[in-house]
Amino acid sequence: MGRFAASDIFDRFLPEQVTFKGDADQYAPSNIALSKYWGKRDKELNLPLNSSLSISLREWGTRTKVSYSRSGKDTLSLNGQAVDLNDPFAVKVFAFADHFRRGVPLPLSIDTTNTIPTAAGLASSASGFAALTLSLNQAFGLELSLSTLSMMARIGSGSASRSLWHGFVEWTCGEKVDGTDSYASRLDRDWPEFRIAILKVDTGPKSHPSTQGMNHTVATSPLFSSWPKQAQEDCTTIRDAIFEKDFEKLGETAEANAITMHATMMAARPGIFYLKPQSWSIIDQVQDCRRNGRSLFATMDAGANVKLIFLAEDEQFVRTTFPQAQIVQPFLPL
Ligand code: 2P0
Repeated sequence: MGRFAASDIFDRFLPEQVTFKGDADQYAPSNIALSKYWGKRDKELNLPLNSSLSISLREWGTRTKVSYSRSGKDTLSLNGQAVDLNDPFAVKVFAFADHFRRGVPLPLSIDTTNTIPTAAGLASSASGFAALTLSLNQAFGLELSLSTLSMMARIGSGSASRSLWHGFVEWTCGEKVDGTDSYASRLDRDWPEFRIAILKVDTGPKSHPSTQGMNHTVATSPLFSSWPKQAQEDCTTIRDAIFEKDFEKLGETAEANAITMHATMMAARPGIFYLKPQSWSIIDQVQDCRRNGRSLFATMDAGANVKLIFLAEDEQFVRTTFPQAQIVQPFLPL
């Protein structure tokens, strides 16, 4: 626990009193890290030990509406279904909204819809907290900068700090204990040929929620000591590769970064295994494709699914080789 509380960020950037200015409706895309965030230097503020760099998933994300609740009571819906206020999801959402309400009794109706296909099996906390942050900013007429909003979204969930933009986004870890230099920004570089394929691996519920999985890794994995430095280097290499349009360098580094993250958590005591035999078999297949001259790379997060990155010239090959692939074109205009 750091010396600063999550509420300090909001005290610093928000007025003492807020008023409801009007109904808000905002969208934020989900994102996949090419160089990962796995380990916090401050658990309450979600301050990472290293910077991370992601690609947003364009039309896959979350749309969140915030309106004044006519019933006088908070209400929440998820994908059109009412959520009980005692549900842990509702508790998290309203605890976050409370930071913006500043103690003013403003009953809110929050309606959130995920546009991520269920078949993709992706988590939605990144796009969810990003869309909620954008909508609260609009509803209360705050006009905060995207950097400040990224810092606030980070309090909801670390990876949400990267979900305020489309395209490539870098979350700079920062050094300050109050977290005011830890926020994301968009890299000013488009890559229209860039493609992402999501390969869903069927599993039951996740073995460990990611917050718990990362804290357990930091606390017990003897391999963790080498992670922050390596991840920071990978982040720089990937940023350079984007600006140089060097896809091999980007792909090799992203795949190695994901495998290193998983090796670190597998060495935790007891070990954490998000990847399943089917995930490993896909990774093997991807490496085989590379031996046959295809520029195709894999990345994996806190779950069994595998994401492929490649360029447009290999899209047909990917569709044929992995018929279950769901493909996103992150730079196609919306
Ligand atoms: C990432 N992940 O960089 C990494 C890679 C999963 C694997 O960020 O505790 O939900 O809310 O800050 O952001 C997932 O962790 O965790 C994540 P909290 P979060 O995308």
